[in-house]
Amino acid sequence: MTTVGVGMVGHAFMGRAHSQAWRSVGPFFGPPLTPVMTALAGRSAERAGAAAATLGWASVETDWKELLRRDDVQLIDICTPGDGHAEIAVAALDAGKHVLCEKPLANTVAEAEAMVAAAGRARERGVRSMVGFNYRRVPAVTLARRLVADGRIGTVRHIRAQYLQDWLADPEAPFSWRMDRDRAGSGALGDIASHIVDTAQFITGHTLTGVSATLETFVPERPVPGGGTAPVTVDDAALFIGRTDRGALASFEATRVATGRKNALRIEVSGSSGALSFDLESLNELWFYDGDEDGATAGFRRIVVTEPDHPYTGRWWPPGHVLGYEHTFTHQMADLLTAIADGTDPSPSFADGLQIQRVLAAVADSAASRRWVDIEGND
Ligand code: SOE
Repeated sequence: MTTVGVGMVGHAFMGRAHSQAWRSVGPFFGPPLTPVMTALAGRSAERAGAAAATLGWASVETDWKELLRRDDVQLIDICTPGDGHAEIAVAALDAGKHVLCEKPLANTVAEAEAMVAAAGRARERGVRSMVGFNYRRVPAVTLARRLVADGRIGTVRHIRAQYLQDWLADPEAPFSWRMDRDRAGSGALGDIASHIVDTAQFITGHTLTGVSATLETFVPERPVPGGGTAPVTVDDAALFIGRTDRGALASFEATRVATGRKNALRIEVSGSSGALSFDLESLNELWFYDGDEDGATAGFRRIVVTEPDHPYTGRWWPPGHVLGYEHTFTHQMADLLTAIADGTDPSPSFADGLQIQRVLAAVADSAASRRWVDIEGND
């Protein structure tokens, strides 16, 4: 089989981002399996039909379970709010479909554990699963990991990570599922702190072992489109420090109310002989400090990560012809399709997603109890 039929569930922001990636991965990466955008599932036939036509899907289902019954669908792409992830992923894996699931993996540790169990059962049948932490696939982030692994900054001592957005700074910004604990699990914590935890662990190869945290909801009620207000049941901001299994100290700040910051995922890693710094708002750049250079001229220098031997970039444009947010999803699909074709486990796995879920739970626990919380269950 050289094609894989994809059935995508959900068609909002993430559905649009994934559709773009499914369309572009074949032409640019020529993966060993060619994706076929077979069906899109959405509850409203009218809205799903319009989305399918715009985004390039061949057919529509109004019940995601129908996707699992179709022989022309071999991979389920879950782009729903968090409260749908576990049910859809477990059913899809048990039905023998490969699964790509948006982050965070689930709304609770228990859900994530059930998903890992289903992934284990499926793996025995050659069925693969992956969680969509797309920022691992920013070329500069992948390059940062490579430099750390090659020892270019020495022993990692500090990880400084921020994810700053401001779309909820305005108290009149409307209520949505992202502000509802039942649907989203948590607020800035699950939505964007999950990204910086994954990115930090990915770059350094370290695993968080414990955290001390505080959470805040600055705007407790928001207007509902159509009238009235609704209580905000999640955090607007999450702030925490942590320690890693290999002796580093880490700090994390994730907020949706950082006025003026739009999508600033920033990571700085200080090692014993060098440092790296990255900001998603300038995602083609990686800043590198080489402590072994002559002191008179040493300093952070800017690497424009668009050379053919940089990760992923050779598949796109000549050097200096910069990439963007959407390319990270294309890279994700390329890696997933290659893993499925090779019969290997794609990364990040559901187990990786569960580990991050445990970090999120420890953060929530620490904020509630005002104590340091160790992260249980690290392998
Ligand atoms: C909203 O905060 C959001 O779209 C997240 O859900 C995404 O994961 C992140 O990439 C951008 O911001």
